Amino acid sequence: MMINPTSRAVFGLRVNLSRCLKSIPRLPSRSYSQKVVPLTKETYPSTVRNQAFASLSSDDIGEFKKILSDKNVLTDASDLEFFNEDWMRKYRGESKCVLKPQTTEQVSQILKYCNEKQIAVVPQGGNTGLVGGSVPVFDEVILSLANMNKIRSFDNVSGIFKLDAGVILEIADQYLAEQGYIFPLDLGAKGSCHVGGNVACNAGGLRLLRYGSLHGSVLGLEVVLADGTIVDSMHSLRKDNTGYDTKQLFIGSEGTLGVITGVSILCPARPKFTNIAFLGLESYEAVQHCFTQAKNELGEILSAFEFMDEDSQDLARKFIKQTHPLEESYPFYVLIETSGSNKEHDDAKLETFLESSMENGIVCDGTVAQDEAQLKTLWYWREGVSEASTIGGGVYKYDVSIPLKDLYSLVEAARERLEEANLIGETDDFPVLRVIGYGHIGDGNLHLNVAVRRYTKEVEKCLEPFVYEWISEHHGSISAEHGLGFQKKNYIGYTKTENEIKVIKQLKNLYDPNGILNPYKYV
Ligand code: FAD
Ligand code: 2HG
Ligand code: ZN
Repeated sequence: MMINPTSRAVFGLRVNLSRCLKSIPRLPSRSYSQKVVPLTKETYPSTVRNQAFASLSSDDIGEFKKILSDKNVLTDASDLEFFNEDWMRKYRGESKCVLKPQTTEQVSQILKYCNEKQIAVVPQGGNTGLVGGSVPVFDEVILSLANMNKIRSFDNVSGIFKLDAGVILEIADQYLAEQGYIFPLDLGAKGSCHVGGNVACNAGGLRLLRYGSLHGSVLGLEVVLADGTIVDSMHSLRKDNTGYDTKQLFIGSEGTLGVITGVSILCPARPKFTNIAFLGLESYEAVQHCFTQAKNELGEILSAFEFMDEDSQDLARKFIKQTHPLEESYPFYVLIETSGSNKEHDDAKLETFLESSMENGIVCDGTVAQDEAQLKTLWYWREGVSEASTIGGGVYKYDVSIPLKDLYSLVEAARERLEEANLIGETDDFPVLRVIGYGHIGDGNLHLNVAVRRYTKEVEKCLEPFVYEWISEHHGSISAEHGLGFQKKNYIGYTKTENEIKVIKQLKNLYDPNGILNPYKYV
């Protein structure tokens, strides 16, 4: 089938993209008008406060005010609400104090003091983490990096970018866009999350397929250890083989080994032309074939390959409240992004790919964005799923890696199990609203989301450890990109061996012997 350039948006012959054109915001939001989130210590009573940690006194607050200005020491209950509660409204701590340093030296003084006094500390970025890692479990002090938000330098020959950890990802990327560069990470929470938070979680995001993991692109870090020592490795070097590459330990350490205050990262040139195709497919098999074909035929211009099931799009329809890009529904959808430097070449490649994938029956229908607004809109039908999953009031999220052939079977297995337990249904009598699957096929990363009307122990017990056991049996990882946080602390053994866990614990004891950094989490 020939696709003529004027009808590129309608290659399934039925769809008109103007149906989904209205501009849609990209920032995840939270509503505080909803019911109160129960305290984590009440929901998970088996986690007990470590009495070795001091309770905060007015003297401590006074000391913090000597290090920071008064306005950067928050103690009013209403100011603390946002910082105590996680994005999913699943976990809530009862910290009495948020500290907002502006310099690395201030972070160092705070940690030195807390370490001496045995005051537990939770480092916090944009608080968009999805495993309960960014909020306190009990009364830990919250160390927010929000005021450390300066761009330090950018070299527009090498693409090496140095910035404070508290710079918001979207702001970092906007700065780079003006220089013709791109941040090598993009994700739905970009309007709120911090680059330091991204590094602390080793976030993967939507273009890992193209730009690789932060373990490859981060060149150096500035980190403050638990005792206040500042470790500066903010290199401008792509190659440095002197000694152990210690910065790697902090990438993905989720605030348990040190506080990241600065990031040096290698940024690629910003692609000049981007295309998005949003496709409907009949089966998960077809999704896999489509991926193979996209790699073969789009090659170096393929920059994202994302998938979504119909139930995820159904929740997105209810949440976005606009017309779906495709007129008919399909069991699966794929979003393909290409990015390159030669429009004609990229367009031609994409068209050839779309023609052949429709001719050989892999793709049933689809639409291609015609301008920037349409690009954003199509992306939102994928990025918005995370937020759409909270539509019922809560969501159990499982972010997992599984070999591709088995990846979607987990969604089916979880759905079946909840059905058998009679926990899923259309009315309020059932806690579970929908079981959805979507994610980064290009990275073998599934997001299994169980959207619920309320958080209940019955649902949680039905899913855990079932999901983790299933993943372990299928040789996957219980955390692909969101980390372990509080949610998965007790389940790390489903992916890591005993000896690996032992080494992790040894490193934790070495870097943070008093255990003050982000306790009750990770391992
Ligand atoms: P926070 O949530 O504040 O913290 C996360 C963890 O890092 C906590 O353990 C915290 O203690 C620690 N931490 C934060 N800052 C520092 C620091 N400076 N030093 C030391 N430790 C620190 N993740 C993905 O991988 N891919 C995605 O595509 C993706 N999409 C998302 C979409 C939405 C809508 C949402 C809400 C979340 C998404 N996430 C995704 C999850 C999350 O990992 C990212 O949003 C982000 O990386 C977290 O950054 P943050 O600044 O909000 O960190
Ligand atoms: C995404 O890929 C994020 O959209 C969030 O990693 C996934 O909310 C989720 O489960
Ligand atoms: Zn993801």
